[in-house]
Amino acid sequence: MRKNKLKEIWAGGGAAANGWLSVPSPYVAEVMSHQGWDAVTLDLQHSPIDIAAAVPMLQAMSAGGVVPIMRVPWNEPSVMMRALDAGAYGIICPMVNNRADSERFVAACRYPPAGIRSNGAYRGTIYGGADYLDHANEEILTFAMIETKDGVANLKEIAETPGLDALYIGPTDLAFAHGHPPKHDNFDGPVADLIAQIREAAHAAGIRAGVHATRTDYAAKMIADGFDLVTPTSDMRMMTAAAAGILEELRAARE
Ligand code: 3PY
Ligand code: MG
Repeated sequence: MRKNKLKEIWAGGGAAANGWLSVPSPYVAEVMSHQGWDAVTLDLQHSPIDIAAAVPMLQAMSAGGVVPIMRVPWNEPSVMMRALDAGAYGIICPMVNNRADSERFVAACRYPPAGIRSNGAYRGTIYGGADYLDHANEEILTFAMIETKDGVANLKEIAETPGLDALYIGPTDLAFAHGHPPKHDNFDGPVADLIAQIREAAHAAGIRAGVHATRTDYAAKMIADGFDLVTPTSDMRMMTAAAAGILEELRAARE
């Protein structure tokens, strides 16, 4: 089975850069996945990408070397199994609140006897290789999102879930849930403290920690602080930020 490069990066002591896609376009996925990211995530929670749109995006991405990850809309086994069958090498599951949630999530991503994943990885086998079934449980990564009050309260139990590979932080929901404005890139303050606490809980349990960001300087700081994976931007954010910047320059040049 094709190796999961994120596991290799982590085994070598490195941190991974993850790209993020919201535009349901194979062309955008192809372009993005040729830019040198270690992984690229398709967001099926907060974007118009559905499973039918995701498959041609995964096909476009497989020409490059990135690890294909999918954030699923919810902790729903049937959705996660379809994402894996389509060839995702990692699943990010939103709003994991307690040990039961994380066990349900991990079980959906693992073949028996470790879990309850159903057999039928048609594209997964094309992408991963003929021996996919023998190695999928080791190669496929599970990221539980910590972004609620309950998730923080149950951090240790979640992080210690057998078969869970990483915690992934959704900073805006995390802030929201704790009574703060839903903001990314929390350099300091109470949300920054929660983010550090989540990273430490992941590492104490022997698993990895990832965080969502929108600024390169913040993402770099998160790597320096010990995060194993950062998402520094997304297709939408690059497009909106670049367009706004160019229009501002144009306006300024015309004055
Ligand atoms: C959050 O900030 O809550 C996220 O889920 C990031 O996409
Ligand atoms: Mg979120």
